[in-house]
Amino acid sequence: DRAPIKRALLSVSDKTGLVEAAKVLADLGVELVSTGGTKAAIAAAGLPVKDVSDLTGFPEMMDGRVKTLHPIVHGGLLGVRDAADHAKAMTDHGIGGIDLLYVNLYPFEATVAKGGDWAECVENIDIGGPAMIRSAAKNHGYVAVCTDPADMAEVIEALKTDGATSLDLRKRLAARAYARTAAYDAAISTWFAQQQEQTYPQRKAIAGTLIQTMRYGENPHQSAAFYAQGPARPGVANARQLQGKELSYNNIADTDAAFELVAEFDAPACVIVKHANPCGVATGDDLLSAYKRALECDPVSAFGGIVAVNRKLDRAAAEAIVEVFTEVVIAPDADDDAVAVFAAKKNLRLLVTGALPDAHSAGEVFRSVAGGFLVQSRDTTLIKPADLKIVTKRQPTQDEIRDMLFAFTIGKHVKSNAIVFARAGQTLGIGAGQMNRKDSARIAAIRAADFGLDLKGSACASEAFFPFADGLIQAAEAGATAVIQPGGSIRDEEVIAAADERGLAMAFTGIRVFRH
Ligand code: 93A
Repeated sequence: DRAPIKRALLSVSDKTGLVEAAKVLADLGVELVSTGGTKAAIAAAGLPVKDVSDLTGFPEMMDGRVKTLHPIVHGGLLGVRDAADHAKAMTDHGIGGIDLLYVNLYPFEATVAKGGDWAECVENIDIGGPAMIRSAAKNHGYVAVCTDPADMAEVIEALKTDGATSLDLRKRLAARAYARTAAYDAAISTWFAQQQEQTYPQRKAIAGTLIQTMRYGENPHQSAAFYAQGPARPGVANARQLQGKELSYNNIADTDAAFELVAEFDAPACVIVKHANPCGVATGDDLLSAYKRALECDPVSAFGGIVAVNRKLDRAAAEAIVEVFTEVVIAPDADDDAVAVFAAKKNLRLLVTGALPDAHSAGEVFRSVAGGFLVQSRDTTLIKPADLKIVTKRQPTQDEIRDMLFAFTIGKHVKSNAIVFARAGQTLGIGAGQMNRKDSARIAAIRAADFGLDLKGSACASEAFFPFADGLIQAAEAGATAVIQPGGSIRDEEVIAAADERGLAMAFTGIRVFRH
């Protein structure tokens, strides 16, 4: 299982630490072979190093596009040393074994990140590097493959202590190497799709970047980790935590739900989330009034909740928020006074994102199922007054239209079946996650009553159509005078008739906004 290293091929774009590593290898009697720039760097340090061209008998050509793509290189990486026919092929064709490969790739990801143009990005797609990495990793029985300086440090350590690498180490290196080429190809395919403004969930290679491992998952007996995926977007995955304990799995999920919803509003707004559902949402003249109005909707559920706002946090809002036990506060920014107020609550986690996400820009969302996951495009629905089809005899007032749109926007972020009562930019009752719509309506009304909120003259949103008139009748009896829903049930006529009988104004959006 031990594999000594007689010859190493080094070909690296990022030359950090290269000379130091090459020197140790040379001192250990390893013969060094390199591509143009890498060779120049090693030779400049006065170390003996051969050019790959000397081995292959071919010069680097086509702007370096073809430099290591040659049987002398790949035979040296792939040849099974113990197989007689492989050994014979190596001798017959003058192929010398390569026992260590150190490659880091053309900086494709960095070129994209710095806004490189099409030609520059394409030229930074490394072909020969990944090919060598894959060859070496496949032949891990004999070859050690390194894709970053930490890998090299491990190999050097093994050489110093044992004069060889172990099979165990080579297998670990191979696993890392394939993870690297997979991530590299994923970055390339994502970029190509984005350039053409195409996203094909059906075709996409999905890879994430580890942000954080967590002490536990949804429950203490589950392990968990947090990954960033896709283009950076203001939100929980790219937020800066200014204070507080590490975010937990549930914190992250709930914070995301809160921030994505609050980003829907133009006016100063506040969302309080509990168990992935909003329990209070309001706009206001400023964040303080938005927070107070959101809290009014359900001060009981808000305990231990997540608070999201869509403006820079100020002292007044911060002082009101810290009066209620709150797990996480997320905002685009926070001024010094607000930060000072939160500092007194050590356990409260404060996150700033720098900006608000665009609630209506394309993207993808995932969810896991046993043995796989589902990918779909984000729900970017934006309903404007002109999109509403008024189906009742009575036309809604301007205020009712405003309230209907506010309630429906929130309905999009509430687990189905969702019923939201709202008036004047404030939720008054939210019914979430019930298996029938009537129960959601009933729960929303009960909540409003519990907290002394009058539903008279409110708007009621249903995120999917009312299949029967009963849910609508319930909403009307609770006090709603305007109802917004997608429409499209085979019993629409019945539902419209029930609305007309009660003098309601009802609008159809034509769009369903389920969230399961
Ligand atoms: O253009 S390539 O895809 N064609 C190749 O044959 C090839 N071989 C190595 N790029 C290739 N490489 C890459 O060159 C390596 O992955 C490494 O990133 C870089 C090192 O080039 P230099 O030694 O000239 O700086």
